[in-house]
Parts: sequence; C-alpha cells; structure tokens
Amino acid sequence: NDNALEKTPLTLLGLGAMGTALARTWLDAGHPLTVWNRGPGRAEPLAALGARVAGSVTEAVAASGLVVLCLLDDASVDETLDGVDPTGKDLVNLTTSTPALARSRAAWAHGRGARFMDGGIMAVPPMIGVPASGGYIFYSGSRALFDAHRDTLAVPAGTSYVGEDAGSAALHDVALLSAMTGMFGGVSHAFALVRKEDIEPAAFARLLADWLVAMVPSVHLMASQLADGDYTRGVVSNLAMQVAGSPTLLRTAEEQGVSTELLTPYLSLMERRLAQGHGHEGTTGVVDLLAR
Ligand code: FVH
Repeated sequence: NDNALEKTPLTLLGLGAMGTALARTWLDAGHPLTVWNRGPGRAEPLAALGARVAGSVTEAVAASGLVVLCLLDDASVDETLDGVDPTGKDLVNLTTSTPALARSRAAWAHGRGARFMDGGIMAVPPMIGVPASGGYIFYSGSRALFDAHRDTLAVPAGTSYVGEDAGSAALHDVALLSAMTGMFGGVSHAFALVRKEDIEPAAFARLLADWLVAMVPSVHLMASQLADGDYTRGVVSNLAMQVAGSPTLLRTAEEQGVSTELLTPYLSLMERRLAQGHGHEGTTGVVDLLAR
C-alpha cells in the first residue's frame, strides 16, 4: 500500500493540460509513472522527467496496478477503455463525467474483477501540485481502493472522499461547476452593462469580486432553510422586494443595449414562486421549482 517506503507505480492515460499537470507531480514525488496519450508529442517532455511511455493503452494498463484516466470527456473514456482487460486493476477516472456514467463504469469494472473510483477535479492545471491553491479532488466508489492509494492520490491535490456511490463525486463536481457557470453568467452580464461606459474594467472587477464574496455566505442560510423547510427564517431580502426590483434590472439592460437572456430564466422562476404566495420568503423556494 501507499504507506510503504517504495512509491506506488501508476499509469496515467491522457496527457492534456490536466493530465500533464498531474503527471509532473507524481514524477516530482518519485512515483514510477507510465503514461499514454492518443496523439503524439505530449509524452516526450514527461519522458525527459523519467516517465515510461507506453505504446498502446493495453501496454499502459498492464504496466501498473493503479491506472488513472484524465481524458477529454466520457466518449474518449469509452473509446480508450474499449477492449481493455481491467482484471485486478484499480481504476480511477478523473475525466469529468455524469453520475450515471460513473456508476455504470463502476459496474463494468466490478464485473471484470477491478476496483473503481470516479473523481471530480476541483482545480485548474496551475493549482495542481500547489497545496496552498486550495485545489482538491472529489473521489467516490470503492473505499478499499481509496484507502489503498490515498497517499498517491493526495500527491497532485487534496482528496475528498464522498462515498461508496461511484456517482457521488461526479454529482458534487457538476453541482459546483453548475454554480460556477451561473456565477460566470452573472459576471458576463455585469461586464456587458458597463462595457461601453467610461468605467475601467480592472476597477469594476474589484467591485464585482468584493460584491460576490460578500454575497457568498447566503449559501449557508439557504442550506439551513432547505434542511428544516422554513424558508422564511433569517430572510433579510424577501422575494416580493426582489421581484419588484426585477424590472429595474431588465430596463437597465435594455437602456445599455444588453441582452437580458442571461437574467430572465432566473427572474422568471422568482416570479413564479412569488405568484404561488411566497413573497415573504427569500429565494430558496426556487430550488423546489427546479426539482422535476
Ligand atoms: N483544464 C481544466 O481547467 C479543467 C479543470 C477541471 C477538470 N477538467 C477536466 O479534466 C479532464 C481533462 O481536461 P484537460 O484540461 O486535460 O483537457 P485537454 O487539454 O483538452 O486534453 C484532453 C485529453 O483527452 C485526450 N483525448 C481527447 N479525445 C480522445 C479520444 N477520443 N480518445 C483518447 N484520448 C482522447 C486528448 O488526447 P490528444 O488530443 O492529445 O490525442 C488529451 O490528452 C476533462 O474531463 C476536463 O473536464 C479540466
């Protein structure tokens, strides 16, 4: 196991921006590393650092007990694993995936005598191998695999094991990425509003970042309301007031010549919740409207 003095050998399939960053940390930490990439050219810099370059996926998988995948998407994982015999291997897929596909991949691996974990990387490549960056990776699936390799897996980034359900890491990952997507949507709209004015982007960015940081703690209030079902507790800005302010947001966009397409979906949900008689709540009830 990873606590042994010898560093655990491992194989990495996929040497894109993220795969290369991961590989460098394992090589720096002294792990014997076998790498494979579909296209040419990506492995050479790693070979110069001591990586062994496999000529095929089959050769790469055969080289180590622990096999990590970091490919573009689910289709590339399916293509890469097609025809591979994973018997006796510990497979860790760090490619961004859906929960359902992570579960079916776990079933596929178990059916062939392999252990499987899915992972969701909460970091961008420059954060890999930099503990102070706060980057980490969600893992779920075989607890035995996680326990056996936790030291090796902790080399590139912090680890957060979120359960035996192989789909759990992907669900956590995608939930956080979805929140980030909404945030970037709001940020894009804000920059579009001020773009044609005499407002310095860097100065505006500072205001924007500070405002978003000030608003972030509201997620904890939302969580506690969801936990006990009381959506009125602790509300400081009620839904009725927020919906009354919506036309101002929309009219300002029109005045500035900016599309409202990023704003209207969320504002429409707030209006629906208000129409159902929840004006005294905050916006937590939107979560219930989204659940199908
Ligand atoms: N980079 C990031 O900021 C994010 C941070 C959070 C996690 N994501 C996920 O990490 C996975 C890999 O992302 P990446 O940044 O390494 O992506 P690329 O640099 O575009 O490299 C893609 C690699 O996948 C290989 N590949 C693509 N298609 C296939 C295929 N059909 N069969 C086999 N390999 C394939 C590609 O190979 P090549 O083009 O060099 O031949 C690269 O090695 C990803 O899930 C992110 O969501 C990154």
